[in-house]
Amino acid sequence: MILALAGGVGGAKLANGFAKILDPDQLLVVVNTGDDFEHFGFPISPDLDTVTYTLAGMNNAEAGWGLAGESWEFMNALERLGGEGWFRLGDQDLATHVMRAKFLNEGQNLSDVTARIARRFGILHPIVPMSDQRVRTVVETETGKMPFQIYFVRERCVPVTKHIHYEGANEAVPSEKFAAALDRDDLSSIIICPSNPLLSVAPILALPEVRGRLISHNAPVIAVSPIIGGETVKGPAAKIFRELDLEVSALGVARYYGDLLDGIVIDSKDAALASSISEVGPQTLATRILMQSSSDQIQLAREVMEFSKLLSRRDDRGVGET
Ligand code: FO1
Repeated sequence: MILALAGGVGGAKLANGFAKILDPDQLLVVVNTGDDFEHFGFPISPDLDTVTYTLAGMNNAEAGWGLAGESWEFMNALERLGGEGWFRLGDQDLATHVMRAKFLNEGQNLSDVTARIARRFGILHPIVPMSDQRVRTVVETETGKMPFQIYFVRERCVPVTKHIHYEGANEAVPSEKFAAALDRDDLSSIIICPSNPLLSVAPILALPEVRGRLISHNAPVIAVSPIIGGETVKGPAAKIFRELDLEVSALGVARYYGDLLDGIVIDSKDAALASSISEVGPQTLATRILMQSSSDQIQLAREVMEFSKLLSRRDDRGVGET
């Protein structure tokens, strides 16, 4: 069984690649909820929705969020009434937020709500939030502290980042399915998908004991770099790495994750970094990691699984001992 930790767009794509080649009982996708927020009274869970819509094959691939073929009558009517329009809620997407609000108000937890919605989208592979408790990514910038969506969408990631907080993480616990997966000794690998390390993966690692349990787990922990050739594929990871004095490269990603990783998958164009990366610790697989099609997603998922088997064999033989 594979445990995949995913955030936004890149995470959803690789999770989709795994979903295409694994049975539902061989995969668990754990999703970041640090981006969640309340908007017009609706509980918005962007990364859960991006993963759900992507596995349902209904995602808007151009935007990287929301549903394909959306209409915007609700937003037009909202703005006519003077409502804020910076966070776009499509007419079909709105139904997801309405039903999530309804289910949560009935007292269901976010894991159960997510499962109900995913099932309605015909998804058989389990998608779970990292936690059922509230964790909020807050970006501290030179112009003040702001909630994630204000920074990411309204301010378009322009403010200079000074520090990122994951409010509530210390008081939260991993969701039941996430915790159960960490207790399994038949995990073949734990994959950190190519999501923003600081915005999409860090909230998951900030949950108590998660980092320690990943490190001590017998399954290899492998990250796929979200940075290729010094730039992010999508989103502000490169800018934030620069602002936080982290090297903007796959080596910087390896250093950021540190002793958590047994392996890292980098793009072929970054292959020269492999020796420097091995000094940080992880083994390196250099291959094509840009996913521009469904077949790219499947190909990368397969290669990551092969890489994981190689690392497990090395561990068994003790060759990988440093
Ligand atoms: N991102 C934007 O850049 N602009 C938007 O108007 C926007 C609306 C939106 C609505 C629902 C949803 O689930 C996601 C939405 N996102 C939007 C993306 C969202 O901010 C990001 O997906 C994550 O928070 C980061 O991965």
